[in-house]
Amino acid sequence: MLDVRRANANFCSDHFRAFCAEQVRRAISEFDMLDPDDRVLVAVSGGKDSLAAWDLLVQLGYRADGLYIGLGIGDYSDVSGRHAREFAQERSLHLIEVDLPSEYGYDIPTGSRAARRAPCSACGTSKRHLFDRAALDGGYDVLVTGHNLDDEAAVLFGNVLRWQTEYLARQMPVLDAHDGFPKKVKPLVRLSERETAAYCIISGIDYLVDECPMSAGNKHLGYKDALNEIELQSPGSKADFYFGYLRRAAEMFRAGVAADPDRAPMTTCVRCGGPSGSEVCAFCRLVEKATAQPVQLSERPRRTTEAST
Ligand code: Q46
Ligand code: ZN
Repeated sequence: MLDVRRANANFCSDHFRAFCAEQVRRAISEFDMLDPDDRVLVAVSGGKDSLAAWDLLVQLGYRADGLYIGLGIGDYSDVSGRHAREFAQERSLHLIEVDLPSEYGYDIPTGSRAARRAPCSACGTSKRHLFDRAALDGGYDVLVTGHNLDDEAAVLFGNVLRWQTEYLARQMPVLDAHDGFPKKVKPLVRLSERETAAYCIISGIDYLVDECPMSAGNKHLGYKDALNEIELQSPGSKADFYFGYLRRAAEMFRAGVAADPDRAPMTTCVRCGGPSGSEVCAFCRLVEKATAQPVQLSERPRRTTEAST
């Protein structure tokens, strides 16, 4: 039913699902991602990767809730939210929802224009902050994201192209809790994009297939295409590139950045109280530009939705 060329293997449906579960189990074990008793929060977008991650973690016995951020990207957000909600409801799982327009006063298209930032840059800043905050507010031990092997290899490729040493030092499948940030893990790093899509189809997971309309011009899509060309000629290249980096080079970048005497110490954002490298954090600066108002986040209520059974 499906070939996995880098593993030199062909699978039937049942064994492919077992293969995916085994890859996630091995990633968790190899990188010490999760303890069996951890309370886990999975950031879900309604797309294949995050829903597959949630499904696989539940299947492996983890106590995993979901977190969906409404980004206000027109129909795309409406449909993605519907997929996330339906997934949770069908499986009686708990989904927390945060709506950027109604809770923070801006959406990604207008916010990025007002702040004169690329949509994906404004979106990334918003999502990272809201993921961290929801995980800490909810008392979760770990935040899970659905980054797969293609995502990580493409980001690594971009960081190497420009020798972004700070980013390289942080590009790990596990980031332990530090300086007020929650622990973050990526249990899908051993699965490719094609495999998470196949897993969802075989498992009856209805996910949002359309690309985000704001992704045009996102450099990582070009890096993925380039890596796919290489993978076609030489199966296993993506995995060798990414896991070779983790095994042989990541620690050197981490040690180099940690020893940098010019590195700015982390402090606390005067607006939201979150961790920040400057007086006002990147998220609060974005909100101020996007809404033309200073942000007062600590008073905002967290809206949670219990999936009906
Ligand atoms: S949602 Fe946001 Fe992505 Fe859309 S605006 Fe860019 S970052 S492409 S994962
Ligand atoms: Zn802040």
